[in-house]
Amino acid sequence: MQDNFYEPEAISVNAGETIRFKIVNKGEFLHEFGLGTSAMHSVHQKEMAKMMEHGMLEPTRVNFDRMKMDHGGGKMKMAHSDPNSILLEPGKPGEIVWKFTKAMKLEFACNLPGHYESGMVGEIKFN
Ligand SMILES: [Cu+2]
Repeated sequence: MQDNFYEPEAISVNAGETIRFKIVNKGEFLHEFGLGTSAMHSVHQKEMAKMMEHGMLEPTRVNFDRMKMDHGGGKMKMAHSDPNSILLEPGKPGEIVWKFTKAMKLEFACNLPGHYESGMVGEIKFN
């Protein structure tokens, strides 16, 4: 991940395939690698915008103290322990293991405010 794009910009998978994504944030800002449909990403973008507003997310880091103080019943927190999404601070590596059960329209995307719109989204192509 870079500011604000992915390298590669698209990946090919086979239905039934399990992939271990090894991701490194080589940018200077906080980024997400999230798997989902474009509809899921747009819902997630609203959550992320709220988390930014509430100081849980900052441009370059996750504010874990603010996360813990969340009075929303941990709902927003849980949105971020989803195994289909990982948030990485600058310089940090991480991974997601995902099984692509069937061919469908999926994207990997960063839902931090403004990033998706500026091109931080990639296509998952089924072979
Ligand atoms: Cu981003």
